[in-house]
Amino acid sequence: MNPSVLSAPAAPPVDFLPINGTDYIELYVSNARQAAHYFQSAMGFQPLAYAGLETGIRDRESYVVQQGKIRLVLTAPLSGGTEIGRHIDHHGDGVKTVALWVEDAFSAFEETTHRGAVPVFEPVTESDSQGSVTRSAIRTYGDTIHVFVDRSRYNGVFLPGYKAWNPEYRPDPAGLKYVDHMVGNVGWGEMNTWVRFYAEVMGFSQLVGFDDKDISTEYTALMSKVMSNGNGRIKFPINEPAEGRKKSQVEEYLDFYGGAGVQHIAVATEDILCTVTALRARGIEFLKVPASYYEDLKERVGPIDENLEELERLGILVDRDDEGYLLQIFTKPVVSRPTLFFEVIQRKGARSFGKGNFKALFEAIEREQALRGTL
Ligand code: TYF
Ligand code: FE
Repeated sequence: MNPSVLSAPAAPPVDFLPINGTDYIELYVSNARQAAHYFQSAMGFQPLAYAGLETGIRDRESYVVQQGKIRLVLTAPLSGGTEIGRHIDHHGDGVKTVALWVEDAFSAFEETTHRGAVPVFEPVTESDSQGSVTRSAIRTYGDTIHVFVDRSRYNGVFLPGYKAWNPEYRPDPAGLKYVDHMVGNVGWGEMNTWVRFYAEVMGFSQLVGFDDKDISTEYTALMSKVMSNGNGRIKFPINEPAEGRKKSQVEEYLDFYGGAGVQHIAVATEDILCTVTALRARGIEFLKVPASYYEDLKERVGPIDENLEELERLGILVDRDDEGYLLQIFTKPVVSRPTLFFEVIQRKGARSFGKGNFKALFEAIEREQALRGTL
C-alpha cells in the first residue's frame, strides 16, 4: 500500500453552507427611534441607514446602526394589526432576525431547505443605483429567523430600499468590534432538537471542550451546547432550562418571552477596560459579582495583563482555558421584559465561554431574579 495514502489527512468535508460572518441583527421594537437613540447614546453605535415613510415604506420603519462590524436594525410598526406588532405583543422587544452573510443566498436556501429547514421567504433580489442584494430566509427556534444575505454585488450603505441616515448627533463608539456569539434559549428538552438542526440543516458542529454538565450545577439549572459553523465565525450556544433548586433563568426567559428566542448577544472588544468604562459612563448597567470573586482570581487564572483592582472596580470577569484567557461582563436586560441582554467579551487566546465564571455569573443572575420575584 502507498504509505502516502495512509498518512494523508482526511479531506475536510465540503461546507455546504459557507458563512462569512454575522450580517445584521434585527430587533422588533415598539419605538425604533428611541431604540436607535439608546444604542447610539448608551452603547456607541453609529447611525447608518433608514427605511420608512421617507423612503416610501408605509407600514414600518427601520433604523440601522453600526459599530465595528456589528449592525443592528431597529424596526417598529407604523400601524396596528401588523405581523411586527403581533411579534412585539407576544415577545416584547427582541431579536427577530439573525442575518448571516453568505456568498450565495440561493444555495444557502436550497441546501438548508432540502435538509428540512422551514422556509420563510425564497431568494429575492432587490436592487437600486448601488447594485443588488439577494436574500432568502428560514426559520430557527421560536419565531426567530435566519436571513441569508449575499451582498457581493452591492455598494450601498445597507440594503436596497434604505437611505443613508446622517444625523448630526454621533456619540463616540465604545470600542465594540464584532459579534462573538449569540445565545438561544429553547424550551424544556428542546436543546438537542436545535443542536441537531444546526448540525444537520446548517452543517454546524458542536464545540468540544464545553461539557454541558459543567453548568448544570447546584447554582443554576440549565444545560447548554455550543454549535459553530465550519470557519468558527458563527457560534450559537443553545440553552434549555433544567430542574434545579431554584427556578431556571432560562425558564424565566421563556415565560417572559413567550417561548424560545435570543437570550444574549456577545460583542467583542479589543480593550474591555476602556469599553466597559465608556458603557458605564453612558448608563449601561451590568450584573454585579461579589468582592469575594476577586479574592482567589489570581490563583485561578494566573498572570494576566490587566490590573486586578481595575477589573474589580468595573466588575469584569476573567476565565482561563488551555489556549489563553478571556475577560467578560454581562449587562442587565436591555428591554422591559427580563429577556434580552448583552455580553461584552475580550478574548486573549481563549476560545471557550467562561466556564469558570458560571457560578459567580449565575448567582448574580439569581440575585436579579429574586428582585423580580421570579426565583
Ligand atoms: O454564552 C455563554 O455560554 C456564556 C455563559 O444563561 C452564559 O456567556 C451561559 C448561559 C447564560 C448566560 C451566560
Ligand atoms: Fe455568552
